[in-house]
Amino acid sequence: MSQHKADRFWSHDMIRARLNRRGLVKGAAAGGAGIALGSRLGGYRAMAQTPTAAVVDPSTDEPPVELPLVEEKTTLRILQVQNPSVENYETNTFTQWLEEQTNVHIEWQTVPLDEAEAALTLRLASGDYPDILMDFNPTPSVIQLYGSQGIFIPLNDLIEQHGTMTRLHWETTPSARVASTAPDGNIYSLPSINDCYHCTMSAKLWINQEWLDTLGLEMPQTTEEYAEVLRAFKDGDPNGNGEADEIPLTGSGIVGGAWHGSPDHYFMNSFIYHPGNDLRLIQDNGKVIAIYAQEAWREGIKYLAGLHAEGLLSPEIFTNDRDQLRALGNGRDGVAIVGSVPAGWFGEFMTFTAGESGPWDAYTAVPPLEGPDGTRYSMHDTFQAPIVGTFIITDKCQNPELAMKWADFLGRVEPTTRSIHGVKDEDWRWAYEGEIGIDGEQAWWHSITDVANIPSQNIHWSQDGPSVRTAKYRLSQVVPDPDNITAGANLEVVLYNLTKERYAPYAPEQPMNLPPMYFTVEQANEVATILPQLETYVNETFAQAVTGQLDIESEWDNYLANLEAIGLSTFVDLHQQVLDETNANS
Ligand SMILES: [Ca+2]
Repeated sequence: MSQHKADRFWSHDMIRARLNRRGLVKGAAAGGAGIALGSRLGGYRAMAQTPTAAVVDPSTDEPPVELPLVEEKTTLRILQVQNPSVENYETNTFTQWLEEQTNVHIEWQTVPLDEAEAALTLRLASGDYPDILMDFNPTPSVIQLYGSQGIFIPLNDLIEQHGTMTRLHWETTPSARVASTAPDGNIYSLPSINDCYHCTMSAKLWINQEWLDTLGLEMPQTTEEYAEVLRAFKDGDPNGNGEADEIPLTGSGIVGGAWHGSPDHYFMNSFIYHPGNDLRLIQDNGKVIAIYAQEAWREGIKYLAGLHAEGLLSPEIFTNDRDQLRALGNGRDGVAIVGSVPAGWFGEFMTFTAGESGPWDAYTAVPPLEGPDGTRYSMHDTFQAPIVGTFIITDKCQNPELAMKWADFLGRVEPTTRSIHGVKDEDWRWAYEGEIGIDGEQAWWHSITDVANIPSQNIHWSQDGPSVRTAKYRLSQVVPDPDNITAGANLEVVLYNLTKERYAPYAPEQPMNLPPMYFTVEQANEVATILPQLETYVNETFAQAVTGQLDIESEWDNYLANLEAIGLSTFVDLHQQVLDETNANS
């Protein structure tokens, strides 16, 4: 592999994976910034609530574990990506608790986050690496490369023998198993799991409910009804200032813009399933499809172009960055000017402040719209939950059984909560019977301080390690004021309810997003050559067609020919090969 190719093979996906992981919850923080009480920084510790009811300890429902994991104190050596939020892994409060529980002593080596990718390449090439690699999250292709060389050992048998919790979690979050299995059937790494329910269906459309009420309009259910609503927004002065200053539909469709701010993510789901990412490949009964090369995509463009031609869709949708969108969403002189906007949550299109009321109180989510031929999907990306490649055992490890047991222990509910939220009964506690969680059911745990969210501390691992937050776990956080549900006070509850009621009914029954792709070096290089050209061409054509600079109807054959010339068939075939092997072996 030439240096040039090696660079492309690695790309910057590892860093991106880390950033995405932090940003996954997009403002809702580790467990819901909106509902953390008190602040460790501010010196305030919430008074422990008098336990008048029984404590609900969810760990009692887990299979038993024999502690310590090993009779004699045993050392495992970890190469760890240094998380800027963790002061010192060795002296960290959670590390010490973990050692007391397991009798496993960790010898830490760390590498800085921004040098992690290069450091790992160098260490693996020189043979100077320890038992375990943690939080490197290499791309699946990199994992497969070192797995096939025997440097990352297969974990299949270890999981079978010692992965009690891992096996359980992979039943409740099957995407974690699929995403961790290479096409050769081997599992070369354990993921961390962070299953944010509303994030998996986050290609949403928001609408100003006050404007609907003012104009006496119902929530639209079809693409046609939605167009009617936009016309009324444009002409009906719903913000009541006597000026035609309303923007019926805007967004942020540029690369790196707002989360799901590009209009294709939401609106194309009325024409063909859209996976909510810019790759725009889906699987349908095992077949890989590039949705932007289907006639349904053309029909979707024609719908959006029609909205633009009527002055309903702002052309700024393709030039707004996130800040520009938020300035629009904040309104002018205290008056709302945006009627509707595709986005993952309120904070993408306005300045959102937890704990307060604000302009977001006017907005609610529109369910997926039924398209002209009855198509009506919610994007549903189950592969967001597993963060692949968090925990890797190398061929240097003398005691892989213990390493596996140790990782499996971290997936239990108490170690996971301590590793992310801090000290039990100081920073968080188990719920009392009768306390309600985000999903409206009996809660499991309550956040006392916001130490999970502060930039530097030495109490927990700040989401490092193979921790497991299933959807149920995340939704079992105590809601402090369940009788007063507003986005400002209870953001996660609002997002949960809107997702469950309005989006979940339209999620496909089988996953239509592609799992992470374990390409060979050769395949990865081909993909890396074709992908940027495809993305650029598809994005440019989409923006030009929606804004009326080209007519997609007359350009369609030419567009398909250009996609083909860039390498579309090869690109789809490469994904099909890997998907076939993955489906056959996972
Ligand atoms: Ca007005």
